[in-house]
Amino acid sequence: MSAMTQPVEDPVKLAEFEAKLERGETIEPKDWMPERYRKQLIRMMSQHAHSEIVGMLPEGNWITRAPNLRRKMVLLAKVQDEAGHGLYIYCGTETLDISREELVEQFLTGKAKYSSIFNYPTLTWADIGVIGWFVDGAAIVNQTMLAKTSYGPYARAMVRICKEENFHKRQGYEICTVLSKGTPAQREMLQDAVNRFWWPSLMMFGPSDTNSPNSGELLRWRVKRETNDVLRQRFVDLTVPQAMAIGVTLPDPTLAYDAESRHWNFGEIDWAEFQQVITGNGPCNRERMAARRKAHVDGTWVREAAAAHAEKQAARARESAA
Ligand code: BYC
Repeated sequence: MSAMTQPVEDPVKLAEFEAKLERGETIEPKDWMPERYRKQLIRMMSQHAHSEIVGMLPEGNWITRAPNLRRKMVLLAKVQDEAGHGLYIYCGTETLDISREELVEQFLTGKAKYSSIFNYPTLTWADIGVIGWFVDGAAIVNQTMLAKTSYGPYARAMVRICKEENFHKRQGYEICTVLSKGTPAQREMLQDAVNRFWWPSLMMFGPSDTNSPNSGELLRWRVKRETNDVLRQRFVDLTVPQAMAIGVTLPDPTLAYDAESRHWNFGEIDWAEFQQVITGNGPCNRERMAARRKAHVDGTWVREAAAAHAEKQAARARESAA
């Protein structure tokens, strides 16, 4: 993105746009906006929507193997919520003058990214608890910030989505709490899931601030209200006491409370692993993309039927208006 040439914008319109942001007003679909603002929002919102859709795969894997009916119902509801979030954000992205077909095409051809976290496998039932606790917990931190983003449709989507994410996090933490009080084998399974998901969860917040090419522009235009590192630190500070409360160990020997800054210091993230995952070489990237491509092909008849129905409705409306 950063390598793209900057389009020349009308300086008067740009100044008005920036003054509006300065006053804390939101930008709405019909308002004038710089081309780069529109492009950045499409990139970020579509990545977010694709992530919600791909995010159904690792958890969906456990619906048939949930340990009891209650757990199955809760997990089904959660996975359905993620589908709803994806569709909701796709609708928001379409207000930026891009069609759903183009968005899906960018995703299926690998042009648009999705969150790195969903390229890790879910090996045990404890993974489902830890995903709810860590991944939805991280999503809440990130999306609470995005609920104050400058683009109105995205901000409103985030308000609604955050409410559901809170339920998702609680169900995950509850699973972990139960396992933490269980048999030695259950406690071991929980600790193993925590060990595998901790560092990838910290990677969700993106590269460190010194290596984040998009942050400067996004912060200036109030798309993002906080930096990647600030949010990552907030997540660590919230999560460490929760881990202590259920007696699990976070896999970072350097984790230490700094009484002066009132933050938990943590170790270095493996950025080489992050790069591998976001460039398509994580443990499950190929499997995830293959599943989405198959779903797209299998869904052809649904899209065709919906289009035929819409066309029929439109023809009826034209007839009755004539
Ligand atoms: N996975 O300049 P940067 C959730 C890419 S999960 C894959 O810092 P930006 C949650 C980035 O796209 C559901 N790719 O980017 C999210 C860029 O590549 P391109 C998904 C990643 O946009 C976060 C390049 O690395 N949620 O809700 O300023 C935390 C340089 O990065 C990742 C959303 O998508 C990644 N993890 O900041 C907790 C939320 N990180 O596009 C929970 C909406 C970075 O230039 N998105 N990249 O080729 C965002 O908040 C921001 O886009 C990000 C990245 C914080 C994810």
